[in-house]
Amino acid sequence: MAAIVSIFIITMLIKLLYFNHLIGGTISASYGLLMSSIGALMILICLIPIVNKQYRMKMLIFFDAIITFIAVADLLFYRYFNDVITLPMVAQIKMAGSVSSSIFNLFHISDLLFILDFLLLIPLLKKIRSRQEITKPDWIYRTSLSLVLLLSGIFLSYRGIVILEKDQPNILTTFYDKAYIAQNIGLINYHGVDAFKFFKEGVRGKKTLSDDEKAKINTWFKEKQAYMPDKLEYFGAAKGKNLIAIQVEALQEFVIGRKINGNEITPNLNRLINKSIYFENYFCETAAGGTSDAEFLANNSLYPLKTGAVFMKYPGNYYFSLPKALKEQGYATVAMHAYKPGFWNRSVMYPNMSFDKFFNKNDLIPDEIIGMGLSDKSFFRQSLDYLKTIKEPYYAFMVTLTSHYPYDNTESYHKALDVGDLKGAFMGNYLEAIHYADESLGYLIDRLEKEGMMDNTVVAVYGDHYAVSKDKKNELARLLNIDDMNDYMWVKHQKVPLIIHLPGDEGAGRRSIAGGGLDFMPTILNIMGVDGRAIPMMGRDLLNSPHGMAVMRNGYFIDDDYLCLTADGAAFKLDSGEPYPIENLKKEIEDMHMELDISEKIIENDLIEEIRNYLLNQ
Ligand code: GP9
Ligand code: MN
Repeated sequence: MAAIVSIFIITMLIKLLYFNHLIGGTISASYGLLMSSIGALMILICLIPIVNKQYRMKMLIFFDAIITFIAVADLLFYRYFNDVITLPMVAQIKMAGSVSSSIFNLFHISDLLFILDFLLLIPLLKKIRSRQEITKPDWIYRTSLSLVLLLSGIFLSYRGIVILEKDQPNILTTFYDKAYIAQNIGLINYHGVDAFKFFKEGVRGKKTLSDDEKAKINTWFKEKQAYMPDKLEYFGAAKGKNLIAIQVEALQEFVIGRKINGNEITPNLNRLINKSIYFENYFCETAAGGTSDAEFLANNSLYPLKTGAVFMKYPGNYYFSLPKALKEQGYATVAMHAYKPGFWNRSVMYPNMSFDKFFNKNDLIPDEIIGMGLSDKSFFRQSLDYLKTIKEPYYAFMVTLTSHYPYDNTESYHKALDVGDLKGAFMGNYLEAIHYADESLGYLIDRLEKEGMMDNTVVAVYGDHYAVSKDKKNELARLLNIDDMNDYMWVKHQKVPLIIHLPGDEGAGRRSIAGGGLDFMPTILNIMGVDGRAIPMMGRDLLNSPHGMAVMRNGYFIDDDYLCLTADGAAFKLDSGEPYPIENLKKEIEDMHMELDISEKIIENDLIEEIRNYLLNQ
């Protein structure tokens, strides 16, 4: 029996490692992968020694068939999306459709290797079995073998997982790079972790929401429209123009207009702000989905989820996104980002959000690598070259990469920013990184201007999320000369800039209305002259709304006058920081909770299409 078990483990291991190779992993790169894969196989077959002899072979063949089926399905999916499957994707089966329609193109003749073992292994195992008929191991031996398999299996799998978590903290909680997880803990453990998360986090396709609750949500959207004035400022100011939206990695507001050691940190953005509409009280509203949450907020005007990332958990929902709205106006839509396409599930989510094309790492020449990948400057150069070849008008959504945490590639930037004493410190490194991002943006804007594209294009720039984590709050306090970085001060500084440049510098000036990522889409749609009244957006058009409010996923919020740390029972006047009785904000707190709840229900129950139909019929 030990021989049968060993042969099975070795054969399956070869199969799993071959799969790993095909999805871009390397065996040598990960000692965790080997341990984890062997461990998973041991767990899988731990019952073999104790089941009745006549079932053993059948069980092994069954396991082999399952592993083969999953490996081939994942492989085809990988070839289509550059990523591996998750259960939320299976539950929202729509995506499988796109893969199955091109299944013949995705299948390579060499994939038949996956079934080779059925031809070789089965006769071999049968032979060994018949030879073993004579010896009948007793139940103590069988139970011990079973236990050894189970316990060593758990130990090895766990070791592999621990190695991965050490190497990439949080990767298993957010699942931001699924292919990387599979490459490092093996296919079986990857699906095991995915299944565990799926059931634990309760993503089980559509939930049933009562008609009453649905009606409440519909009414909320209908009433929201009533707040908007009849005559909309800037409506259609850039109708028919191209739109380039640039989401800048870790660009926080406190660097704007600031000098360090006498040098401007963001000279190019400062110059752009002087001729643009600038929202100076625009807050970061992202949650566990990081960059992907910022992309989701801006392009869908819905809140991020309470737990996990929408991009990972609900990639198959129907979304009436910004690219979809513009596509209906005849726009070409392209999302551009220089990292691996499968990261944050973008290769699945972007097409579902109506981006015609995802211009990614595989389309770009890696001629200058800084940190995580292609430098922003090269990314902008190649992206712009590409944009000049596509049909106008277009919506290009660009997501930058170079200024990503931990900001320590200071040797690679072109023109170093002299940060004085901060050289080498976390904050100094961040300022250098953001100065580089600014320089790259300067290059893009110069080219747009020189090549006459600025008159025909709306350029919107915003930061994706915070750059400084709370454990570094003292470094931020020092930079900003804040004596006491208390919670009010901390939250007040969680701003990202939003700059919208219109052709002819129309509307240039600062706007102080409070807002956040959620407000991007309605504000832009108004400028592009798209009637958004029947689009289920939760944000506000910041150029027309009488008041603003930014809500963080934990329930903290900032409106035009107050900052409320809801869960801590504290509120402050926004300008002075003077404490303010939280009871006076009862209505705002209720509204805020309701908004978060509505957004969560919409996403969990895939309600956008239904609400849209309701709004269209009003
Ligand atoms: C990589 C990138 C990083 O593609 O967008 O995401 P983040 O770690 O900032 O969430
Ligand atoms: Mn980011």
